[in-house]
Amino acid sequence: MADKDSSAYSAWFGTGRLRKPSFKLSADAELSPLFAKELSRAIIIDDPKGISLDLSLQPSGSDALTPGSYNITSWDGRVMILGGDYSGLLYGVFDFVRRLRLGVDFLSATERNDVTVQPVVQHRALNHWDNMDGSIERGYAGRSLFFEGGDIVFDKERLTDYARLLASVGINEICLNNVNVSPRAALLITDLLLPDLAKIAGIFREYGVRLLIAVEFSSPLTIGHLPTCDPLDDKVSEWWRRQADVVYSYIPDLAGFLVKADSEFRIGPAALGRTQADGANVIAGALAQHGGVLYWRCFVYNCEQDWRDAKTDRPMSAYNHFHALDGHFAENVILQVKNGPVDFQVREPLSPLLGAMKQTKEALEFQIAGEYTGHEIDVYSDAVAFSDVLNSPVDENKQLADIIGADKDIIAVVAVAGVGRETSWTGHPLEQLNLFAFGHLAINPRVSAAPLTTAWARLTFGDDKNVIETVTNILAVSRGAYEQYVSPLGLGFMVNIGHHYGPSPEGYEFMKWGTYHRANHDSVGVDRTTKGTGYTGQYPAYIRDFYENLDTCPENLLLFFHRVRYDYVMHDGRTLLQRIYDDHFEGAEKVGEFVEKWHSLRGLVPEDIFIDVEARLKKQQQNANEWRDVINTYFYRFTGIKDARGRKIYD
Ligand code: GCW
Repeated sequence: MADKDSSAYSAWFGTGRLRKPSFKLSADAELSPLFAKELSRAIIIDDPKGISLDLSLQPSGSDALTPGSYNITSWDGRVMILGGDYSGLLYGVFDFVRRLRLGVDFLSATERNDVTVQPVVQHRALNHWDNMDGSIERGYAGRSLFFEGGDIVFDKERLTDYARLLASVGINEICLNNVNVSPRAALLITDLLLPDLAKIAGIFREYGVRLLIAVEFSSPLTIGHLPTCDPLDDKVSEWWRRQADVVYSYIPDLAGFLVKADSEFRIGPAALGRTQADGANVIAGALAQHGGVLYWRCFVYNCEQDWRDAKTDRPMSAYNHFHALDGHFAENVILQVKNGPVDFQVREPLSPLLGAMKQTKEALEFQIAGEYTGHEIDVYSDAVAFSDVLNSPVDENKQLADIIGADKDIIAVVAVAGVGRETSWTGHPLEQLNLFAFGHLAINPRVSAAPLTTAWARLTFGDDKNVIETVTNILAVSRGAYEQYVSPLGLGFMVNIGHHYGPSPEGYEFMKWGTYHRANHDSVGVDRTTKGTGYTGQYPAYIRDFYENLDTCPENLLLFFHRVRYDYVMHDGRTLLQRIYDDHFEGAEKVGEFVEKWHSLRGLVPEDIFIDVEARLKKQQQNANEWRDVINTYFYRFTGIKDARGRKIYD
């Protein structure tokens, strides 16, 4: 379905693949963002069929609005949109259009609306893992929008559509290239590729989106031809400074750089006997003179562990590498921390590093791309998953969402994009929700999943009650169902090696990646309490105790934190083993219900979307059945205990 041009994919950011950078307000009213820019801060609308602009109006209220914020007021049949800056105005117009479509009657003479929206964080970024050969690491939605055959692709219309889509949900930074920087992509910060990259930056600029570039830590050595990339070497810092000057001469508003170092065979400061702070600060120093920031990833762990070594515990790694360095990072370094301590699993506790560094800025990193969450075949709502993360406790009285904000511990929210060249952008048409929800949650981490899901469904499919109920129901249940057949009770990493789709209960069990569940004949799970690996000791005392205590530890994380016998009795009286069986049966059954429900929408949703989703759901059913049978048989073979309800488990 790559590159199919179909207006049937009508979406929340406009009507399908609009070719003009315009906001469609009604059939005969269009407003170009360039025009909006001229107005810069206020738009007045007083005719449902068109827009009349009152240039004499001096919006006094706009001075109080911060960048990216906006206000929509309507009175006496007129609407005024004010932006704190150009981006704010842009977001305001998108929000206005959204509200119109959701049925707000702005033009009634009696109903007064006054809405002010201020993004909670200033940095709302997407990280694409796109390679310059056009492939995408962990991408399931076609090839790269930006690269092909080693070069930058400049498809102006498609890129404009994309920039517009991102602005419509408030995303304001984007990194186009993979954090695993190839030798070719390392040249993105040189005169060779910067002219083309600057053209792309220009397109995104119109929509308030600034570029980031993923850079390779060893670049002073590999492209600078210096004898070293040691961050404490003067020639190395001088090289980064000069290179940053070159980059900013092409892209003066570049948001900054992004670095993955000392991780999964990529060189970093540790390889040279230097600290993560030494490594980050040398690059950050070069960016500081241009107002840029450095995102430095904390996904640092030993990927060559010995499975016999039960003391080394991979989830402890990020904290161990970074926590003691609090206070040593330059002002413009943002430490980018994955939401969980392992790797974007279906369910993990919060990374203990989040909020743990009081003198260091942090970014929260999510993954929209469905690496462990169904590869855009199995439907999976990140709206639900991300809200769960944001509502997780960080202390007795605080949840993660409470420590996100401009003057708080976490000043940026980032997601691995999961977008490619397919017409639906996201692969699975229903998973456009995930990008939509990410943007909205970055603006306000307190929004809950249900209204976001309903809003997205209505903006995409219209107002047919049956369609909306069915779509929102499938999406609302999707994450829980997937969790049940793939990874119940915090039992992660039973996936096939390498691509991470489908079951392989011991795929990673004897590997060097450090992701073990250690199932045997009587128990499963890892004791991560202070009596076990000591992982829980990385949390504040309240959280440590919460997870250590079997009465308070959420059962969906039981096997992440505890090693438990199969006859352990769960809160509802079932044994652990029976619960594992039940979850796998129920998860697969729910997928069967999705198939039926979706089938009832034939003729009510655009036919190409119908066919596309139906085909994916059928594959999902096979996958869910496979998970159910493989995992249930795996545990049955260990225990010899049958399902209490007599359902089929293979020998
Ligand atoms: O989960 C792992 C992925 C890698 C990815 C890495 C990371 C970009 O399997 O493909 O590399 O995470 O986050 O750096």
